[in-house]
Amino acid sequence: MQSKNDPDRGNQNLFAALRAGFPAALDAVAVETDDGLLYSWRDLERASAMLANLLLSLQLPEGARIAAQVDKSVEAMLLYLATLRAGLVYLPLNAAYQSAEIEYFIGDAEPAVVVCSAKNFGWVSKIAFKAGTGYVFTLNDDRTGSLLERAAACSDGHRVAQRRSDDLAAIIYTSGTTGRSKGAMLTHGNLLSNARVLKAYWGWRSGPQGGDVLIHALPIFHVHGLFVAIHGALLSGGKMIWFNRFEPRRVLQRMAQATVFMGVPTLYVRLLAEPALDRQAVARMRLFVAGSAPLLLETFTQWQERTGHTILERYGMSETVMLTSNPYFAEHGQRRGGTVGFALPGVSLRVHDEQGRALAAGGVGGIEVKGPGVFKGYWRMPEKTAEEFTADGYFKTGDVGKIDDLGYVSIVGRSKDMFISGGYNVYPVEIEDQINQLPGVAESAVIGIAHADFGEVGVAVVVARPGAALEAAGIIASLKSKLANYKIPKHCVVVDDLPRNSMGKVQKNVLRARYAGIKGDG
Ligand code: MLC
Ligand code: AMP
Repeated sequence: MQSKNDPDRGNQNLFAALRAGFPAALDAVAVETDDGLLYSWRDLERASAMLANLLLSLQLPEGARIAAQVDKSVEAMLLYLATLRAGLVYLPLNAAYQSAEIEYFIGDAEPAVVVCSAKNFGWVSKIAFKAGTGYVFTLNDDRTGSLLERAAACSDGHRVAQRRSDDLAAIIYTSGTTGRSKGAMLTHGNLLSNARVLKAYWGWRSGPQGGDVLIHALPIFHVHGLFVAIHGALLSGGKMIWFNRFEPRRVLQRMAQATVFMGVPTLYVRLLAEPALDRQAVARMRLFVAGSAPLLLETFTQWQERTGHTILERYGMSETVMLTSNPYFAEHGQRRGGTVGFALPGVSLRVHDEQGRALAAGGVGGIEVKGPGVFKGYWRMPEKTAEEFTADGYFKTGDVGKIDDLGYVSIVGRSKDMFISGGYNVYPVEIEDQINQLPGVAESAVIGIAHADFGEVGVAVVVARPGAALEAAGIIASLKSKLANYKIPKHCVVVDDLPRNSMGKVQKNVLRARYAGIKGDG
């Protein structure tokens, strides 16, 4: 709660609201890393102030973007918080992106500052300076790098920049089925409203005794780890047990000290493979949240049987933050496997057919949404933004689903050619474009097939030019330097031709059926 004398009173900067959630006891532990480092709430306050002062000392223009392509660390989270409090715009980039991908994002977003790992400084700084970036700093996951060296000389007092809820806080890039990746522009208001709704809906608990303790084991360059998890903990003054990498055995051991866990389905599958997972191991936990990809009913049921806990599945996207959730409180209803729950308070969610007609309960169609979390538009793409909204202001998610009589939403497919591997979206067109540029390739089709660990993985089906000899392993190897690791197909097959329908369109459903059980390289 902001008091009358609070300097942040009336300030709609997301950081001001997060900080208002910090407990009064600022010396209490806010973040404990799995390898034993402790950060107090005061440390978060002071370190984010120092980093904000460093950014301000650069005298950047209003709305300047701060891009970060770094390995996960608490300091990377502090850079995010510093960017918010300085009133600048945060642009997180997956640490697995390769140079062509980074070149595109930096060229498109034109960040004033780029922060990268020291090991990547050579190539990242070359791309950034060429694109007009003024400053490139380094930040490593062991608290070294020029960013922290420079911030160490800055004051630890900083007044949070005044922002309106409609001002930009972050840009999250999402790929698409055609052409270029798009930067989804999220405002302070988008992020704060969603964080507040989730705090209430999931019953986040505050206080030195009985306050929540979150195990944070997700990457922090996407919505799930960066916003849903971090905002939830900070807003309720809850401690985080921090993992730079997901390690199932260690995560499970830490559940003895935690109350909340969030993961993509792959994390649950890997935890289920741990023999030590039982009711006793999770006795202190109160909430398991899953999202970013479909949670198989099998995983949902096995988790219930092994732990006695019912996973709460929710649904969202970069453009909208969280949209639906299964209930936490019993009075709101039951958590139903195979569904993503109800539209969250404030979210209006409907299912329409291809002609734009509303469907009755149970009807399957495109999911469209409206609400305070829905983004401001795609960065510098007004036409693309307009295309994705209906005339009455609903955002077209590209997901296909249905709503039952009680209001439970189920996702049954996607209208976009996309699959989700280990919680990351993969757009086949991006991979096909790369394969098609390889010597000797006539054409290709990439499909997603079911996979026990990652949910779905890619299969590349490639046709050689007449007389050219192609090898599957060589194709995969060439892609590795061009695309982030999760986009690399796990299988590649060279075929004589692709199945097509009477219109000449490649029949990906035929390919999916053909390669459903593929093992090895062909
Ligand atoms: C790694 N690999 C993947 C992969 N991650 N392949 C496919 N899909 C993935 N997601 C590759 C590696 O490059 C390696 O290839 C091989 O698989 C084995 O790697 P690993 O050691 O098992 O991978 P690991 O480092 O453990 O990573 C797996 C993971 C990670 C599941 C922990 O992918 C992850 O953290 N996923 C979470 C994604 C996430 O946060 N999504 C939220 C998006 S927000 P090789 O060839 O080198 O051996 C969003 C909105 C919403 O969607 O609603 O939340
Ligand atoms: P992203 O663009 O990375 O934010 O991913 C958003 C997409 O992830 C959505 O459009 C959905 O297709 C998918 N998604 C998120 N949560 C779920 C879920 N619980 N079940 C199925 N798909 C999901």
